[in-house]
Amino acid sequence: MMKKIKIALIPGDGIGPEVVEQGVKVLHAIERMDQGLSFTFETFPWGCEYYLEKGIMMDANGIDLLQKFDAIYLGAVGYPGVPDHISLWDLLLKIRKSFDQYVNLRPVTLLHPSFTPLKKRSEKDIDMLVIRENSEGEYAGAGEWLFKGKPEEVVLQTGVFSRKGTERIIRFAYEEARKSQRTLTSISKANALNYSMVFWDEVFEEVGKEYPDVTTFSYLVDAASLYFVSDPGRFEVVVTSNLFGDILTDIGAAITGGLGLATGANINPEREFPSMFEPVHGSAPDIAGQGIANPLAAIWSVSQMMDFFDEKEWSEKILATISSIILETDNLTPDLGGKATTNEVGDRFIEILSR
Ligand code: GGG
Repeated sequence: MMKKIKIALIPGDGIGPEVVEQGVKVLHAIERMDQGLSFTFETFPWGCEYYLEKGIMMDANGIDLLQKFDAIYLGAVGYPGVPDHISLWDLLLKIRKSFDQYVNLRPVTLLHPSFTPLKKRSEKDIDMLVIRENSEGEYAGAGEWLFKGKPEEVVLQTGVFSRKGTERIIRFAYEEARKSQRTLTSISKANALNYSMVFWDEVFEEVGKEYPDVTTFSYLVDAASLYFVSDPGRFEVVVTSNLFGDILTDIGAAITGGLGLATGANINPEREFPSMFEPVHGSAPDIAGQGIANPLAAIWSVSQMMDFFDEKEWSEKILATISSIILETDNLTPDLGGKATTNEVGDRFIEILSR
């Protein structure tokens, strides 16, 4: 039977449309090669340009429109001229929250030893899955701005850690560690954040009682940041809060080839709502429009999408093709030391995938 997957495309800002175009090319190629899979696409022009024209990042009924899709494929958001907190909150975070995409899966995987600035690292040394809490925590949007502009001005930004939200992400991480037979590391900061992170650590321990087969470690986020750089091999599955996950996975990108190779999936595991797939990188206004953005992170997001829809073979094939492209070295964009254009990488990718 034909599996039909309806995909909403939000190319967004800057290099977003350039890299999403390559990801869509890959999806079309898969459709041509697989008689059992079909994709339909609808593009939404939302983002900063839309905001500058209409005063909104997405249509008022945008969430209702997206609800009808199986998946959302997003490029990048943010552009000079629109405050970052507006572009992020009114589009990307709005979608994550509205669709309860509470799991952010960010693999930190070294595909080729030459891509790490760390000394003496092989691919096996850096291969972890960071599971970032994606719906609350420091990104709950709770706070207050008091006495604005006055000498007594005070600004509060409250981290929100509900039992439900904390338990479910930690449970998801334990399940992932059990399934993949890997260790699980929780990263928090209980010595300084004496409410939220003490709670986080307690929940990690409590839920862990149901998983005696999973070997666990706990780190403070400052120590973990150091070990991400000095000894990343000690991490396998990692679970952490929204803000820490955001920051740690940028370190993860730095040790594995940069943001051009960093992908993220925003998952609603219960599948009540669409999940969203996106490269981790932003809109990169400095190179937008030059046709030199690295599309491999966006293509890796397609691999995550295939994995989510239980198309493991395609998911693995896409990853293997990314590795092949990297090994060839003559089809890489400038961020990886090459001279190829975004389009050339996409075309070469499809040639290899189709072999
Ligand atoms: N590719 C998505 C994008 O543009 N992300 C920019 C960003 O600032 N993301 C923050 C986050 O993932 O929480």
